[in-house]
Amino acid sequence: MPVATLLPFTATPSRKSASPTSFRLTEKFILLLVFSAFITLCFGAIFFLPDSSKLLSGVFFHSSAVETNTRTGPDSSDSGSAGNDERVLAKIKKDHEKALLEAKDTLQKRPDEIKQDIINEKEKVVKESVSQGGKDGNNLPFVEYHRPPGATGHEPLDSETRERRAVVKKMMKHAWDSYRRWAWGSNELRPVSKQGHSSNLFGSIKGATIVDALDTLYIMEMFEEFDAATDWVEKNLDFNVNAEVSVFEVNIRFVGGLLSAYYLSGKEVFRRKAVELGEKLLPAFKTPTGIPWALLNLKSGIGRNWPWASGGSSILAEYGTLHIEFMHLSKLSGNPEFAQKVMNIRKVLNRLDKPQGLYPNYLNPNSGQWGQHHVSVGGLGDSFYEYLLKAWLMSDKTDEEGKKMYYDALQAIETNLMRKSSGGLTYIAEWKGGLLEHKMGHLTCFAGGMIALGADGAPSDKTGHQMEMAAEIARTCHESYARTALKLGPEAFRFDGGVEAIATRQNEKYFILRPEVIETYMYMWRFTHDPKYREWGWEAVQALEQHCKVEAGYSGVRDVYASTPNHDDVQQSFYLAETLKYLYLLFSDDDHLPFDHWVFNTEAHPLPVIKKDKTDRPNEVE
Ligand code: DMJ
Repeated sequence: MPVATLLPFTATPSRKSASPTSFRLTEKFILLLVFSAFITLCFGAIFFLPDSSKLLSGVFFHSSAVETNTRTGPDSSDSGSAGNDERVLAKIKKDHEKALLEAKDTLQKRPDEIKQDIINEKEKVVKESVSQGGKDGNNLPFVEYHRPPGATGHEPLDSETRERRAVVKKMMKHAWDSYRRWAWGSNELRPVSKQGHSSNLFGSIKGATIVDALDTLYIMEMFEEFDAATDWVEKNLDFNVNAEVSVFEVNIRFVGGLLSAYYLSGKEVFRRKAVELGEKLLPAFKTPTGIPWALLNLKSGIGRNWPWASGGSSILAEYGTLHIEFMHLSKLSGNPEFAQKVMNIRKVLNRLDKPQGLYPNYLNPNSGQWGQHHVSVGGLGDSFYEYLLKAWLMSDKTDEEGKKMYYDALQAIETNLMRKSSGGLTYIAEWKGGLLEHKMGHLTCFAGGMIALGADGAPSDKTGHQMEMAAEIARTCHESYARTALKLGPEAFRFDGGVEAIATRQNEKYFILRPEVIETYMYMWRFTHDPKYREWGWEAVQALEQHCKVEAGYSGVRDVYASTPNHDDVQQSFYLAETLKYLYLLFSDDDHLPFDHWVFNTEAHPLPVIKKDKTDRPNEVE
């Protein structure tokens, strides 16, 4: 601003009307001199008077020194700055001494006392958060995360097992890298034509392989890959689709995969996504009985059943394979609705008469009556039985209803469906209106592992017997592999027309990288440590490497009896979720995902046991 514009205020009244330019030059000079002397005086006063720096900071800056002074008490203003300084120093000294005393006190404590203090402190924080209505950005309640033991393992001691385990990890790397290169974001990979593949089971939800593989990547300690998958989930996994999905498939692969990734890694994004998807599945239960529809449009919430399923029925293995994921959804979301929905399924089933104690595969969700009386421990029935047992185990053996339903059902299966061939192979047949079809599916082979897992909880006189049954089924399923040209198992094999454990129909000869036989080897190994199970698993590894591995991943084959493989060009997401995970665990020590802390969902996604005494908080201090 030019000095001239300031001068009129110093002019005399008689000069009121005169313009500033009417000052003479000497007047201007004198005025300027006086003005600059005044300014110099003011600055001098500010900088040279005692304690002027405090005055400055008090005026221009909101300094901490000022704050400290104003907090020293009501009389601080009239006691002078020297007094304030003394008080501040005294306070600092006092705080310091207090901290020293506390540290000394802590050092004298035993480790368990320190641990308890930390737990108390954490609980206080949790309580405060809850009492403040602690919600995160997505309206989820605050949940304290505790990683259950055995999320990752360690190298097996014996060198052969170590090498075999390393081979399985390499297989996972090849499957994953190929998917990442050729089909990133698609549901599955076509490893021969090197492109993405999508089945309509997931509607237009994308990334099935990514979500299905997350936990396998984690347990194999492939963390760079796990992080890339997590990043994709964060940025791209979207359930806001106007498309019809299979409630069962989406639950076991996506909800199960997300839950498992959450429990292994503690990353909130997985909890958030799992609950979001769970909520989208809830409209499927809007039927007169509460038995959910098989198919659901995620946008409109309109459900229906497969058109081929007996008179509009829902399917046992589908509505019966939601329980363990939904119990965890309630736990993680604080919303009891998930648990209520699946407990209601139990209620409906318990009201119904069961032919010979068996559960037919079809149930009408409108009438609450059975459809056709077909019973199977393979496709359409399988994982219903698995989830009865696992619901009990996952509840830390408190779910007595699940337990009873499982052991009663197993008894009915043994009596009505289990048979021994003339060649001495035990198999589980299918039941159609009272008549047996002597066929066993690859899917049914999971039952060896299930029966072994449940044997311990059976009445004591039955434990040994059930372990024998499990071992027999494992042997039969191994035979179904051993009797083929490629040493891989067919989709279904028969015990009639003079054959045993062999597929006789062309449309039953394919192998689509399914896990069930290897799953059973893994359980049998854990419970018996009989080396033959690891050997059988290794045979499968070699066959997979020889016949299913292609340049860009792994492919199923169309005929396991043909001397050379004819690839079907699909790398199923369950190959990464289940087949490779079970193989890896088969060659790992038992403390990697130990059974007393983890239960595998039907897609091999490990979910923690909900401990009744809250000892599912083992890593508080670590
Ligand atoms: C998987 O998606 C699950 O194991 C399911 O329970 C049945 N089959 C496939 C793999 O074969």
